Amino acid sequence: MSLTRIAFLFVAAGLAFALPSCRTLENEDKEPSTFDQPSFAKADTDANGKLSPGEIARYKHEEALAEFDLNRDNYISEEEWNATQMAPPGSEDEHFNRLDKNGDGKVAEDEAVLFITEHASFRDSFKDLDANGDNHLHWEEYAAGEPGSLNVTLFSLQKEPSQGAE
Ligand SMILES: [Ca+2]
Ligand SMILES: [Ca+2]
Ligand SMILES: [Ca+2]
Repeated sequence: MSLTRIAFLFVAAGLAFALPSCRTLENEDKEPSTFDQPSFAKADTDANGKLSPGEIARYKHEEALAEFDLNRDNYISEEEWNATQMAPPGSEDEHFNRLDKNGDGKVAEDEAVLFITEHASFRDSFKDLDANGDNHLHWEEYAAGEPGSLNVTLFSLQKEPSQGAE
C-alpha cells in the first residue's frame, strides 16, 4: 500500500512539474476561451441574464490581463505587450498604438473594450448570434451559434474594410 502511495506521489509531482512549462510553450497555439454557462453568468456583470458587447469584451480583457499584465496594475504596457510576442515582428508598434488610443503608453480596460467591440469580426459575429436583435446575447442565442466566432482579442488584427462592402 505504501508503495502505491509513493508511486502516486511521484507521478503527481511529475505532472505538477511538467504542466506549467507546457503552458508557456503553447501560448501561440492557445485558443481564446469560449463561454461555458458559468463563465457566461460571470460575464453578466449587471445580472440581467444577457450579455452586451461591452460585457463580453470586458470579460475577455480580464482573461488577457490575467495572462499578460505582468505587474498586475490592470494595464498592459508596451513592455508587457512586447513580451507576449503574439504580434508578427514589425507590426507590434503600429498595432499597440492603435490599441493605446490616448497615447499614454499603456492599454487600459476601456481602450481594450473599445477595440474589441469595434472590431469588424466581433460585430459581425455578435450580429449573427443576436437572433432577436436586442443587441444582447442570451445564453440560448450564444449556445446555438458558433462558439468561437466571438473570439476577438487584443491580438486580432483589424482587417481593412473591404472596398464596396455593404
Ligand atoms: Ca448583462
Ligand atoms: Ca500592466
Ligand atoms: Ca492608454
